[in-house]
Amino acid sequence: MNVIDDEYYMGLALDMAERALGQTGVNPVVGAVVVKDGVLVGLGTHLQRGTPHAEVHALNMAGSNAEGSTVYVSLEPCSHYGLTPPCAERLIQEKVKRVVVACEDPNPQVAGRGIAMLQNSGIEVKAGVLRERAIKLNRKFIKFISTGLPYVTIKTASTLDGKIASKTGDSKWISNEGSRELVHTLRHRHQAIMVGVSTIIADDPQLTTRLSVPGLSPIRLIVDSKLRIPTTAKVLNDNLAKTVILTTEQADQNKAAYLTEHGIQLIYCGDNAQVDLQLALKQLGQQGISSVLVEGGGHINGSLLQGKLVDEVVLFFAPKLIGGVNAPSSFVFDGYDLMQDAISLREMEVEQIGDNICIRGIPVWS
Ligand code: AOF
Ligand code: ZN
Repeated sequence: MNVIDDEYYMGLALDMAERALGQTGVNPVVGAVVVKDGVLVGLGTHLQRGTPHAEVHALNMAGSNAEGSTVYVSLEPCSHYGLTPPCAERLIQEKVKRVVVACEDPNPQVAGRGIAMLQNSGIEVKAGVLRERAIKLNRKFIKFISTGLPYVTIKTASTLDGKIASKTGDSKWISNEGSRELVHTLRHRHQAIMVGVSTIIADDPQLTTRLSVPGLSPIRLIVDSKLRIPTTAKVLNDNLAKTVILTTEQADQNKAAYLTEHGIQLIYCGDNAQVDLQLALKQLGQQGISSVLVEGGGHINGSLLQGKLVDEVVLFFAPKLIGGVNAPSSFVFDGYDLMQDAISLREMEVEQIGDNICIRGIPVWS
């Protein structure tokens, strides 16, 4: 049984926000709860960019009960005119008594001003209730709004000896169905999915979100420095989601023209033999992509790691050992001489899914 206190109501605001993960684009997920004299009178969630913020939905539901109420919001109420008016102003107009906030809004246009506006109007503000959970929930938004770069999650599915295919290239299936459902949930929650052209050549995947209920498919990003992608590839022809190719100035111009004519966007990322992944992420950020799920292969995963461009790894392991000196591995890069230089992960989470194991962690970039 839960004790009824500030955390109890904030937990509800966070639960609602969590369910909207994946559908707010570059915006954060936010939940709001209005409580008057011990009664829940308003609930709201920010659903999509350009639609009302969480507080507005919750206050609309509360109606005249908003006056004298306590409002729980999982993110500091905004103080600026964006696509919608400032929530702090609305809370003041409604004469709420107290506002409880989980975490401050790192958006430079807000950054403490929302809380200050409320306090200056005599509203009691308590900040930091379930702060850690709120920060974790909006880690993609926080990275994007403070750096302009998308949040990068690498997902791998490998044998226990770290192989993503056998020496002959066979990879169907390594992980179990439960793991694959989680992967599709990850796809729903990212704005874009990234693979190398070798994956397209080897597997011709759809890279869409397929769950037991409808999900959101991410934009498909193909890293293809020489434009080797077959014109028959599903991602170029199925119209199931947008496809963007990340390439270089060295790519064949005739192929580039063909792809452009067929509605495929090309983004040029340097004139080296390989796509400059740092430049790629910068340009994706500029185009409003705030999160990228990387599904390999090993060379892209390795290059991203070496470039310190990774924010999170989600590693699925199946209880198999396949061996093969040249069988593809999840992370291919030069590596480090000493164990003390190895990339370590913090905030490790381990989950068992049937006979598979999912390990999540945040790489430490010192
Ligand atoms: C809130 N409550 O529910 C959300 C907030 O373009 P707009 O008008 O949607 O504003 C987006 C910014 O507002 C976003 O970057 C973040 O700082 C804040 N989001 N704030 O008070 C909400 N979604
Ligand atoms: Zn707002």
